[in-house]
Amino acid sequence: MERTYIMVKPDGVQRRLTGEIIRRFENRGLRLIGLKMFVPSREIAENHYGVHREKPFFGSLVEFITSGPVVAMVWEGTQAVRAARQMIGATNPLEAAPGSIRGDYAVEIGENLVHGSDAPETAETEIALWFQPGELLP
Ligand code: IDP
Ligand code: MG
Repeated sequence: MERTYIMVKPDGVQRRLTGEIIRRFENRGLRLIGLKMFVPSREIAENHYGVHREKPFFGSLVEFITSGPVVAMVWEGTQAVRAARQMIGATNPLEAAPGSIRGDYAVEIGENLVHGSDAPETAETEIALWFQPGELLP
């Protein structure tokens, strides 16, 4: 069993796509073991996207992710990281396959609706950043 950190970004919440996104993960057979909604602090956003600190889009990325509520989730299942990335689609929605979340609902790289961890190690780091252990189902 593997866990992954999934987050509906502010654009996804604002566009009322939270339910659709959750439905897709449930249908795929993953298990929801943690969920909360809040406006992220600048501190947690900068930490989460720390790997992109030197990129030209880092400032606008942090601004965007702190601009409204996000839905932070942990999903569990067989190769959950890989399964979720497949369902989310490529970073640039114009390159994301139709049938993926980004491929079905987005066109802007800066407003691509959902985050998913890119590796099991990253997932554990992100889960520890966004959740207390007691907030997750055993
Ligand atoms: P990912 O979300 O598919 O893992 P990353 O490369 O980790 O993609 O980038 C994190 C987020 O930063 C992306 O989801 C996207 O919102 C934003 N981003 C990535 N590349 C660009 C870019 O070239 N311009 C603007 N925003 C970008
Ligand atoms: Mg990433």
